[in-house]
Amino acid sequence: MDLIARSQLDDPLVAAREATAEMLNQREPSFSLPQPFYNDQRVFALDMQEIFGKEWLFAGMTCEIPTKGSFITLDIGDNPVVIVRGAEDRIHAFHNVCRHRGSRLCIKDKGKVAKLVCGYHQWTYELDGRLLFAGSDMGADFDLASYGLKPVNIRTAGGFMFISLADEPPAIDDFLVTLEHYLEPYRMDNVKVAVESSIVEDANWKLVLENNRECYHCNGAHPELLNSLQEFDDTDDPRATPDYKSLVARKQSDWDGESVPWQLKRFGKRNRLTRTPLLDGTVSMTMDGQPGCKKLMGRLQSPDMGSLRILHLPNSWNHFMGDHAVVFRVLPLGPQKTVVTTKWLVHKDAVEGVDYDVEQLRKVWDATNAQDRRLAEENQRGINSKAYQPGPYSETYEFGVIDFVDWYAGRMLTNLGHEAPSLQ
Ligand code: 3BY
Ligand code: FES
Ligand code: FE
Repeated sequence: MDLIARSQLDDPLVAAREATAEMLNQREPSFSLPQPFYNDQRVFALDMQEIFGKEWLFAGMTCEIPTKGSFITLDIGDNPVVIVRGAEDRIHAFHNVCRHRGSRLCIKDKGKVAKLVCGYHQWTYELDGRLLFAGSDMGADFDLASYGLKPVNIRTAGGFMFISLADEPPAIDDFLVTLEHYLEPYRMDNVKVAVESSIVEDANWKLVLENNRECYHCNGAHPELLNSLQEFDDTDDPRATPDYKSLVARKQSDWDGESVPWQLKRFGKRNRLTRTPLLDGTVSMTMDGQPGCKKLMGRLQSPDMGSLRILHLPNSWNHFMGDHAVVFRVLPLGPQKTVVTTKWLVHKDAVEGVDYDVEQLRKVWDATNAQDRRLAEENQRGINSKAYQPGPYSETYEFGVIDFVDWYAGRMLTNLGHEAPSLQ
């Protein structure tokens, strides 16, 4: 909303901003958040303005828009966005909003076009966002140059595309340089999406993230995933056993032999990269722990790469194995509604039915996603009760959740214009 319109209407969230900052300043550290953070419409509106409207968000993979004119669309709350590959392989992101009367421009989830044409009155934009054609009746002094699409910040690295709706997005270069380096062995120009799924969960987006940030629930919930996944989240997990540590050391020397990075790297609490071994004897997150795709990714010579785990707050976690990768994107739809999109990536020359079977490839994470969805939904239902009060996170099992909530609280306070404790 522009400034004049906003001041005429008054910001309906003024009181909510103050109350939210107050709740964050008063919250008990290492405890779950007060109830409104999980179910209140106003706090949700602030999440969309201050977190999803300002931070860098994982949007998709560059392989999803492989050639000139290919595009994907996504919605960040009320803000439709289109990402398109233009001339000279340049990737552009725009608000997916026509400059004539504001219609959504690209309607499909993905596709390929020569120009971006609005379906309402056919205003036509170049792939770089310039308005090329606006019918014949706009008047002689109509200035096409004043009506280009509004750009959205976009950065790419290691095949990942990140967008930010902020006027001045936070710094992200140091993470992107490392991401590029860690993904080099995977040759991300040579991958494709084998299959994808989107599931809508009746839970606040923070419950989806909190659930992902710990494996405290894994033993009780994820039999398929535990065929291959170790319960330790990091190589420096406080619970790591001597056996696990010696497996880690053995695998790290194998990975060194392949010149594949594995070191744990953190960029504040927003990003973490680390390569961790899978259960000894398994190489992939499949039902039997064996490769789901016969053709390995990139330049890799061995399927035994463990999992390169890449965390990007607020909305993505990822597993890159030797034979395939699984990338996850979380987008809030409402205070208690969230869409989780999962994409399984393989070498682009891998042939379906020959090198991989889609049903086998997706089985473990389909099962895991369905289990996590139930956990998040039940968590939401309990939190909605008048009996809910914030509960303590375990420092040893739930340090990842503590980090996520600290990051969220810190960014929210900063973006609301408050002094934030140095937790981000
Ligand atoms: O593997 C993951 O992505 C997360 C971390 C632990 C539990 N969860 C399934
Ligand atoms: Fe797009 Fe009219 S709203 S051409
Ligand atoms: Fe889980």
